Amino acid sequence: MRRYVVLAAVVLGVLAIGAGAISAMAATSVSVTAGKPSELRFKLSKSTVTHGTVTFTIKNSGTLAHDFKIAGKRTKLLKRGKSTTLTVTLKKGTYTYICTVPGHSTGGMKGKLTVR
Ligand SMILES: [Cu+2]
Repeated sequence: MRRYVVLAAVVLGVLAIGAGAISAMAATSVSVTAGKPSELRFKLSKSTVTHGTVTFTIKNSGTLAHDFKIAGKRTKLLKRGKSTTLTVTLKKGTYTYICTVPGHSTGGMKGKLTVR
């Protein structure tokens, strides 16, 4: 009986290591809210991510149209209430993200994402 308990513990340990490896390989997801809490602001679910593939899900919760640009890639213009995704491959460093609608980034619609 004791032997089975030890065996079960070993099996569970192997499964846990496997699950950890899979989650480490999975792409990073970041939720981006545009236009809220104020119109010319972004709110990101994470300010630091691991280098590699990062998928941003952008939702425009503001009134005006907004987009999201990071690392030279940009979403289409999102009308209020619309969402889209943007997948980029990021190396270690600091990236500035902006809304490219004229006047928005200078009005505060920008921020920095740390990639490590
Ligand atoms: Cu904007």
